Amino acid sequence: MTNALATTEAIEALRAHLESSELSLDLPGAHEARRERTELIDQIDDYLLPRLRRLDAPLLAVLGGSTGAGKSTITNSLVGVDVTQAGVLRPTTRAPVLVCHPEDLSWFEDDAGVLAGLPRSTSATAVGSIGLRLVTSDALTPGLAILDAPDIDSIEVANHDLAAQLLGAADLWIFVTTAARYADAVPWEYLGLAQERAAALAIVINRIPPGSEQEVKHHFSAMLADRSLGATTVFTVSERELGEGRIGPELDPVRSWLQSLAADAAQRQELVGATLDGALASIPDRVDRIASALDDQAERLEALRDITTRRYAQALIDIDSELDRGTLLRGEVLDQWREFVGTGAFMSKLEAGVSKVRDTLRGMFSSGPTPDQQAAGQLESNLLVVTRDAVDRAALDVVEQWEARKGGEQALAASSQSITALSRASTDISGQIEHELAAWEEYVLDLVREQSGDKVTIARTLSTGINGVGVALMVAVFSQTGGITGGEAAVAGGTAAVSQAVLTAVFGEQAVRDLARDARENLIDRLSKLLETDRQRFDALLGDGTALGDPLRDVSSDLQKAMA
Ligand SMILES: Nc1nc2c(ncn2[C@@H]2O[C@H](COP(=O)(O)OP(=O)(O)OP(=O)(O)O)[C@@H](O)[C@H]2O)c(=O)[nH]1
Ligand SMILES: [Mg+2]
Repeated sequence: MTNALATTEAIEALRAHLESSELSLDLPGAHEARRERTELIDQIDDYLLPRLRRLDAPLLAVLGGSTGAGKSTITNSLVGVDVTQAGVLRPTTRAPVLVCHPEDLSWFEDDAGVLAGLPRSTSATAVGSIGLRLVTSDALTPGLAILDAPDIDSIEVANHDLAAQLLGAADLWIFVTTAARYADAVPWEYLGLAQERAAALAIVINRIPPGSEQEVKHHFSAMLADRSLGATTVFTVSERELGEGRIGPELDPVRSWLQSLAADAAQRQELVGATLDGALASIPDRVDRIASALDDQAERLEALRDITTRRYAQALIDIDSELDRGTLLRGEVLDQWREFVGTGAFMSKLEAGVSKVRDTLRGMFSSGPTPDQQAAGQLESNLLVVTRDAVDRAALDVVEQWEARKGGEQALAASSQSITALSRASTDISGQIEHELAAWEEYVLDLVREQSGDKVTIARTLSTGINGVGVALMVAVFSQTGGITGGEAAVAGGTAAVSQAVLTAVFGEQAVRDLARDARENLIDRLSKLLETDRQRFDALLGDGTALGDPLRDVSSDLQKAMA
């Protein structure tokens, strides 16, 4: 440990990164990665940072293992007093009990000390279910504390999580198992963790039927050797009648080993350093597993985002081609417009020359309602329906496609909106469309005003003024006749031709083309923004997507550099 300060800073940076690296989607492996992340954050808080700050602090030995293996019984037996409850009901220990010499108490009470995140109590009985109870005893040698942890394998999941957290804070793991249980899978998982972290480890095989000690030890040691744990210190404890709930001389080897460890500062220091180095060295692999899970999440989120982007882009294309088909000029709009300018009759007059057109239009608009505005209104409401339908269909498709993909359903469930609400355009979409269309109409009229310039007189003479020309321009924008058939085509064609004629008479051919294109682009632009707003409802469910694996790997390699 050459540079404790740089290492501490690098660990703090890693911790901050881990904290913000959420694994929200339930993808394969996400559960394990979440657990790995929690364990690493806990170990940083509970153990690494406090240990790096105080390398000379007392050594903490944590008794971990299966329920009923005798962890609490061993703890009480080592102390010679009942400091923790042992019992026949499984699991017995829910709240951990830490026993230390009175001289060492201040270190374990310290807010910046080991396991500082757990609430403390020094009362005789546990307060609540999760706090750490501190007990002092003169039976222990100063410099070494023992902690009786909950089990790793009962039905109580909270116990396992706490046990894993406590083992993460240990300078020394004392793994307690029994002759009957040592071949179980769960204990070996934990031994695998101890191995990955190169934590100092000792094993107690408790409750061995007298006479079988050698056989059990032999078999168990072979299993350890198979897993490259052959060098582990193993104690065997024969099962005898308990005296006042405590194990007798059978526990002496464990007791004296711990006492000599506590008494030998150099050996203690070496053990503390080895576990610390092991924990630090285990970080890159652990981070890498979390980073891979983050990559999976990012990839999945990207795929979901892609579905949304593509589907809403399609919605805009759908609206655009609806404009191309001239569908918007169907029905009422045509009637209004026909009423406004007439068709056949108007056309023949148009052919007779501009002056005749003027006369006709002047005649038409000298009195009565303003059908140009009705036509514009109708156009807008048609456009509203087309747009809303396109957004409705896009939203429904996105929901259906997300539901069919891993993580998608979960992302949907995270929304404050119901699936029904998500499956259609946002409730205020009509208002938004109306607002945009009104703004667009303004824009078109401004275009006409701007273009008219010195031709403004002609415009005025031609019709009731700018408005009429504006509607003519709007009609021109929607008047591709591609998809319209039969009689409607003729009408629409005629209608469009009339629009075209009015505009051409005012502005000339090239300007009309430019104006129509400009107006159309502006409309599509507005609709595109509107779709984007609606799409945001889905994008927001995917988070900002910035928590990727590589930045996490980077801080982990910074840590390696700091340690080097
Ligand atoms: N006879 C005998 N009984 C033991 C011995 N060790 C444990 N027991 C009994 O086994 C039962 C379980 O022991 P505990 O010490 O509560 O086991 P634990 O590992 O703390 O269990 P959890 O707290 O549930 O994880 C108790 O009834 C003990 O009395 C032993 O060496 N000899
Ligand atoms: Mg117990």
